[in-house]
Amino acid sequence: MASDTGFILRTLFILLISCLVKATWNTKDYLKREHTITKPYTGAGMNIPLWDFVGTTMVTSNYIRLTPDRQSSQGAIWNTMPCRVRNWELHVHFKVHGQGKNLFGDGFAIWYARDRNQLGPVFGSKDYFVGLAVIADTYSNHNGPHNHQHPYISSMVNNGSMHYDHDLDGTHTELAGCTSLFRNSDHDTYLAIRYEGTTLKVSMDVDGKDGWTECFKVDGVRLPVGYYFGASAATGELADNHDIISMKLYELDLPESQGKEEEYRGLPQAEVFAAPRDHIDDPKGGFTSGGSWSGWKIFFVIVLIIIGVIVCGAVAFVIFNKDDPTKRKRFY
Ligand SMILES: [Ca+2]
Repeated sequence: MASDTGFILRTLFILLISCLVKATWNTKDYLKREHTITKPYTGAGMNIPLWDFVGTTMVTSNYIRLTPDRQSSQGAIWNTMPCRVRNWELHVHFKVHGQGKNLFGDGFAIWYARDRNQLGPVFGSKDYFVGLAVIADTYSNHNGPHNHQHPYISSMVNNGSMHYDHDLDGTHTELAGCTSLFRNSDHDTYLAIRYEGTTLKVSMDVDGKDGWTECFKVDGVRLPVGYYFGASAATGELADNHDIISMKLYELDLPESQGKEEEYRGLPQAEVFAAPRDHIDDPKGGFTSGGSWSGWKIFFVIVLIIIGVIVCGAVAFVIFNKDDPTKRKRFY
């Protein structure tokens, strides 16, 4: 009798748990171990199979520290296996913490990019990247229009031609973003990136409520397969510990009709950019396209000023010479 009650209670408990899990995400979504890094980080010595560590990255038994709470650090981890999954969701368990009360930085980025293991100025990774970056920026460099409350989560899709501008906190190149108070949190903090069809969705779980809050969702994002997942972080004048506890990649279980379109093979593309992008002078139809435009603009303005000065000088010279004889007449 007692064992029967125990059996019923156990069954009810299992049913309850499975319902709860189902409510969180589709259990058929398949964890791709080759693109996942989770505790225990086993491997021979400092090596973890299928993952590379660059820069200041340190592995402990409980976390992977991309940067310590020290100035001028850059660190990253990169998956060595290109991702062939077409529709996916990446869950990142992270922790950003440090001594700084008001001054801390700079932040970290999660990557799905063509090139890996290259340290650089975009939160510890290379600029003019090719791929997708989801950036968790903890320091506000920009106080002009369109600034955001920090920490700020945003995303950038780049075909290799765009520069990430720290002075503007990437405002002019972001697809979308949201404020998320994840730093020095007492709770576990998570970030989810979902890429389904051409829709990119980023969600956060930072307040210990055990559920995702949508940060943003954008359509018209095209990313090819075969790129690499990674995470990088950087400190500059300001510092923080940037820790990754786990990264788990799930292949989405979609109905037969979905996700079977022809594989995209071009460079990364995004159709929609955040509103502030419309407010800047767009290089479209300018002297030249790309990041060097402002340099060219300055050059042409200087040339125009020089021509203007020469013309004014010539006109003044002619007038002066014309006036001269009349003046002389008057004096004599
Ligand atoms: Ca910043």
